[in-house]
Amino acid sequence: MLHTKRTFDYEYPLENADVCIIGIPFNSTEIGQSVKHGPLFVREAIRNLIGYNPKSRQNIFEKYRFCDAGDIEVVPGSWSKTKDVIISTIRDIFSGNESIFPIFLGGEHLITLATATALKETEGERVTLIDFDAHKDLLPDWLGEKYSHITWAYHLMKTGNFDMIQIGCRAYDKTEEDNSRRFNISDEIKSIKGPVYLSIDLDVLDPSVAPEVGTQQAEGITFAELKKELMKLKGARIIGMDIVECASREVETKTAHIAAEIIRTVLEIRG
Ligand SMILES: [Mn+2]
Repeated sequence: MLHTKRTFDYEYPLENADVCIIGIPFNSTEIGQSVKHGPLFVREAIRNLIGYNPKSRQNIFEKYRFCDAGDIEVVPGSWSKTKDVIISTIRDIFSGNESIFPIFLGGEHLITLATATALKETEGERVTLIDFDAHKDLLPDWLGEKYSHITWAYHLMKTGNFDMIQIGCRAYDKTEEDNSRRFNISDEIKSIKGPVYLSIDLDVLDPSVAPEVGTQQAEGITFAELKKELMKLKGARIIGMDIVECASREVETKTAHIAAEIIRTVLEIRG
């Protein structure tokens, strides 16, 4: 008998799973702290979650069968190659199980440009992307570079395939403010029809709550406030999510722990 432990004691093969964890340790355009090890530490924090939540009376590890697909092999320094690898991996995951709920662990926020694009392709329908973020990430380029963690939302909205809601934004410039209006981006979660993709940049939280992030930003929201916003999505058809910009360097950090609690909250409100 093997007295060993895997990442999840409850690890199922992809075809029998409900939820799939996929790490995307891409960290090429980051200007602050490195977020390369986010998947490692958020995974560890999920592993340390107690499944049962006395408040919701749910145990996410009984409610769902988890699968860990590992980390996508990103290409440091090349977004174009990394984007292709992400999209083709997600296609393969959905061809192995079309009803899987993917949870992507970043990595920098640029990964959302690929994950949301792949999910939209799988879904077919128009997708509402809800972005929790201190920043709007709506610049057309950064220092002449088109693809960056602060331009992804602009390029995603340019496709015309998404509606976007941004919550918690408090640091952006006039160009981004204008682009927000141009793309008709809302700052409020109201009843949503159709599929929803959730993107959570951990810097949406106050640095006192989640200090280990790529770029800290003062005057953020608390976990309770974030949870209140997420609760508004009860009944919505959430098709996938990502948690990005975790810059933890060791186990048991505040930010990775909060990331795991956010995942728990989303899994509890999902039908
Ligand atoms: Mn961001």
